[in-house]
Amino acid sequence: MRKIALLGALLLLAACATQQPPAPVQPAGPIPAKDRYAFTKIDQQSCPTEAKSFLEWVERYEAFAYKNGQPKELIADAFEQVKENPDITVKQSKQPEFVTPVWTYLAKAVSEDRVARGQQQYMLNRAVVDQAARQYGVDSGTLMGIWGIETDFGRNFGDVNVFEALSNLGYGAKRTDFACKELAAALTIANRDKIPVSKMVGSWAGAMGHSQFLPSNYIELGVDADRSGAPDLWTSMPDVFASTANHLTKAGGGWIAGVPWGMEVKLPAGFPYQEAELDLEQPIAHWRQLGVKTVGGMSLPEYPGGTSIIVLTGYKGPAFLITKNFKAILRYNNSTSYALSVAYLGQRILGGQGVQAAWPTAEPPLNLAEREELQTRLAAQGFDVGKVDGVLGLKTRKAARLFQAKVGLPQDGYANKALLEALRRQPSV
Ligand SMILES: [Ca+2]
Repeated sequence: MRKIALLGALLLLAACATQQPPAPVQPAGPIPAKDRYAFTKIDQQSCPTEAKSFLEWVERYEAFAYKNGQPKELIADAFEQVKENPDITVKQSKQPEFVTPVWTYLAKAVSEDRVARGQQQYMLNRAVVDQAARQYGVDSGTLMGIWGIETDFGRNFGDVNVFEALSNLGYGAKRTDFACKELAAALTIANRDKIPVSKMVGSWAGAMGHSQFLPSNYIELGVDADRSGAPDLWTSMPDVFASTANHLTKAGGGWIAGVPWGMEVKLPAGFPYQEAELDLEQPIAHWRQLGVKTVGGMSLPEYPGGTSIIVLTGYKGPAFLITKNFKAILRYNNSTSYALSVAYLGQRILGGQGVQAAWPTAEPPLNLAEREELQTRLAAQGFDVGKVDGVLGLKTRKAARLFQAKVGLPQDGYANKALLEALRRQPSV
């Protein structure tokens, strides 16, 4: 079956390559699945995993792409200018010494200046934004929030050619599978959508255009809303907002129409902080029963589906009630600081308020050595933190909670200096 599908796809690509303009105009809407993955889902055993030099990696990739039916001229065009860029490798592989505190991230991402410009941009693009929001059942605020955080409303797409970014991620950062898949998708876009290779610029991570889509997202979720024949996420605002809305509704668990991302809430004294976790979902009734209120002290609104409470800086910081729609934002970029910034930027642009409770700014986050020490000490106490890597993920938070329970601290799983001090005081097991 797969061979037949592949053959059909190769014929299609060959047809595209030899056909003289005018190119066939594709109907608007999603590309049929059999064509979308013609090149991106094939067996990638021949994709280079090792090479002695950057140039060798690129040459091997070119041969691989050619073998898999991409036109020779297109391949030459795409890779002609790519250069080794050690910056990309460093950015990709380095575990940061200091983690930006969520309050610093948020202050920068949702600055007064950006809110004001967002409101201006919303006025200018309102018809297009609202149209995409209506059509997909998402909210205009989130579309504006993503646009603002991703590229500062189109002011900053990044200036790295996508073929250069991905070749470097494949060779230098050794993210072979990712790079092979995304390069294939990038070539498919250039070939299928007739996007000039030189136009395909974006971030060092390979994300492109106003909405910073990876090439595979572009193929899977890009929408040709203006019916020009192909999605264009660099210059067509209808395509940009429809594609963003499509991403929110289609990727992962989807989007619940008419429901906000969530809201800031007030937790009662004695709240069981072990229940404040992204992956723990409860109906609203459960939180009401525990005494959770809106930040203004009112009863919680009726949100459908599972909801979660999150505290990003422990029991001393603000608390948020989140819906599935917050998780849809997380699928765009899996960072709670990012998702919260998108949510608040959108909310502020539409005239809503910012975060009300104070962040515990007097307690800076742990540095890399401290994060690793914390993980090592938790592991020594018999709690499973997974790999000691300085990343304070779900496993580390769960281990921290078990330790907090043992020593009688609120079980918020927040790894700060106080927790590290408490661990240092423990006799070794
Ligand atoms: Ca278009």
